Amino acid sequence: NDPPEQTRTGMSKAALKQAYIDNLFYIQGRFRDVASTYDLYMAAAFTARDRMLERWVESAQVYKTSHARTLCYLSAEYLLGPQLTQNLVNLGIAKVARAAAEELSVDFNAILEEEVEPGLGSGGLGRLAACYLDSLATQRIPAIGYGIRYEFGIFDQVIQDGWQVERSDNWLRNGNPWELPRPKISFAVRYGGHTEQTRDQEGRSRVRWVPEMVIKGVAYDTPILGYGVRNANLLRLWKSEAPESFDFQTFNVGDYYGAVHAKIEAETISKVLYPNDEPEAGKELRLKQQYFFVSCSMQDMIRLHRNTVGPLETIHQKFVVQLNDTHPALAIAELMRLLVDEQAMTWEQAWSITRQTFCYTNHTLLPEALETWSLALFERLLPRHLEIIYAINQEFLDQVRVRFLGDEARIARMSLIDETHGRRIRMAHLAVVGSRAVNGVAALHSKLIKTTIFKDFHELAPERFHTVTNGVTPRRFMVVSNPRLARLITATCGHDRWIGDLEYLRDLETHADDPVLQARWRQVKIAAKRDLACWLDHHTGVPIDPEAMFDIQAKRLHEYKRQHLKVLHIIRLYQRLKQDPSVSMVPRAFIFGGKAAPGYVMAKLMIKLINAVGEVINRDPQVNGYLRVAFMPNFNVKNGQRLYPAADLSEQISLAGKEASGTGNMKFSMNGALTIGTDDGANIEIREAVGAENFFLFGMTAEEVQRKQAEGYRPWALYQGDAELKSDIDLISSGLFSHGDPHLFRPLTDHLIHADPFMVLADYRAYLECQERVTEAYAQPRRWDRMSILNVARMGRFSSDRAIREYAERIWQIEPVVLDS
Ligand code: 26R
Repeated sequence: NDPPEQTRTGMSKAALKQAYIDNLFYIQGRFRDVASTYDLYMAAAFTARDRMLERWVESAQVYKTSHARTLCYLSAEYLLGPQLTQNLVNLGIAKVARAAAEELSVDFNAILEEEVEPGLGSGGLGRLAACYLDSLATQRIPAIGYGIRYEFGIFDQVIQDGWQVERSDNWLRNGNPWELPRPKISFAVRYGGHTEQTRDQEGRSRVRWVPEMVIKGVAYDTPILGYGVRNANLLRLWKSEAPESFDFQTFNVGDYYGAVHAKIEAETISKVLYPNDEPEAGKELRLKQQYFFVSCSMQDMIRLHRNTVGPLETIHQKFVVQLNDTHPALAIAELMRLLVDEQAMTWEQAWSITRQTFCYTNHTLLPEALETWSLALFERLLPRHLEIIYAINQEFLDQVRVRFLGDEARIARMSLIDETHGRRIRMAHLAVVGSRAVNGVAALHSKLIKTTIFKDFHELAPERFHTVTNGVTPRRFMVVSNPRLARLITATCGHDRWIGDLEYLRDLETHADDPVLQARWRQVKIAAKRDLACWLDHHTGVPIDPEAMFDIQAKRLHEYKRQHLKVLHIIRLYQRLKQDPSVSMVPRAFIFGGKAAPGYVMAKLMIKLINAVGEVINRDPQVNGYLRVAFMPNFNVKNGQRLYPAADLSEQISLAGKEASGTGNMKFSMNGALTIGTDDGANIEIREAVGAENFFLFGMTAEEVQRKQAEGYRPWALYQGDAELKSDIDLISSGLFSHGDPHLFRPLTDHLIHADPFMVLADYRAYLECQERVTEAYAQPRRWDRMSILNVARMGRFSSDRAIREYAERIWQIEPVVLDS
């Protein structure tokens, strides 16, 4: 038995049980008999958190005394997902905690269902940041994640009459047991007003910014544990508040309502997450948000440097700042402002430090996704930063002029200011000019940024361009989400080292043909399929046979991701069955998941189309023994964890050259799904890793896409020239899926026939043929199992641990810090 003082740290079953009961009483104020399931969840969460704090404090101390070089990861999004199981796994007590719960007659699975996830991100970019936090700690890299504590995260999606309906995500409603508020760690953030020229005591000219509004950011800290190590890192999210001193006295004497209004305005800044995949509509609040968290983070970084090492001139030796896309790129101008205006550093020295501090990752090539801000809006909100950006631009363009003697067209292309669309600030150019390293997120993507959006910059400084292929954490996406598979892998390999070093999955390779393993592999898969089928039946009313092939596409809804190509395939199979009911077919369940940006009309129509096609097929007894279509509502991290283990086939069918990397592709493949995919993003590297014979490749290459588009792409001719394609599209226009209304899906079908910017029609035939090969392989279970096992065995490279090691070595030059004991 543990002594009582170990109640907060003891790892034995007895200590955990005692801690659980204590927490239920002293934190929730509940006895077992009256506790709700949510109270039980909170008690479990606090029991885990107590055990995390020791490692966290210890890490902070060692990092401080060792003057360790530290990464600041700046991201507007962190899509963390549920924390409890993840933390128990990284504490190494997942099993014993379950046993403890069992002895207390607590239904652990019911507790887990209670957990609300912090949905502080919209898709791949935010989830990548969360995987990287896990791997940074696991790889022992001292790191702070900085971001925004949105009060409302990504909306909850419900499906009504086949349409997406958004519900606000009030995730903090019942409290958040994982965070520690740090009211004493707060910074002032200024907006608006004007600048003035002044002189300091030595008579040097200085700029003074007289803001119109001041708010404050308060830190909320979440500990992030590593797996198999003592290291724990810090996720610091900023919440906006009104500064006390401004409430009633200084600013708004006698203006009670004005003061209340100012308070509301301040609190609004961290109120809600904007989905990042909507073309920028000049959202003023979004610019305020970006500056808000960037300013707090840079001020905090300077404060930490002061507390530890001291001289500001060395801050770039102590810290590296990684920009997760351009959303935090303002940090470059903000660090300049802090150094020059507030710390009285010379411009030259400040620029030299800044240029050595930042690194930037690009996550998309789509032109409509590249952030720009109208100069007028920018100037109104951040007048001093505009001056700084002008100064950076002038100095930069002078260099370009000298290097490419007066090539004015090039200078216009490279300028931080775009003069062609009404004057706008190009955030990507700011990020590139202010960083010492720029990287893409997969090999193809990194090659394409050098030849398209950053071509001129690459010609100027090729040595600054890098590539780091994305990765995902096997702790969450294998151990937490697929415990049956994890157990089987461990039993087969005879060790669980693969969890901390995914290359060890190779030990599975020699067993790929072992009929005993294959049989168990099947059992694990079918059990996961049964779980998912049960969940889907309960939440959508679509009954699915677990024996069917689970063919899944789960990702944000986007035309470039081509969910409608998948729909055309389904319609083709449907027609084939209707025309010849005797045709034999491998039964398939088509499962979709994903949210559409609230303002993206076409994406929302695609959701409606999927559900409409599903409704007809699922109701048609002539085919529903072979085909089922289900749309999983509210695809988030938690629901993703239900999908990945259950997939037989993973759909990664974006138009080549458009998906920067993709990370869902990795999650599926690590869980034994085979991939049908285009030559795009990380698909290319996954195929290389697992072997071309274990991957279903189809469609045009990025080069072929470019060529076709240059020649002039005419979808109309394809539509006219392929009778099956025409009849699939015509079936949509016929009204069959819209209760006779031929107009409902017209925007979609017309767009395909007349414009088809993502070349769905060009890849249609190749996709169908490739699906035939899938069917053939699936009909041979032993062959399929072998392919599935080999996929898992060869996915080691796609661990986010590998990605983080590459960043640390090649880009950040940060060494791991080992904590003993
Ligand atoms: C407007 C639209 C096309 C758009 C899409 C995506 C706009 C903005 C985005 C957000 C970007 C930054 C993003 O999330 N990119 C995703 O990053 C992932 C992590 O690197 C990649 O895996 C994924 O391919 C990429 O789309």
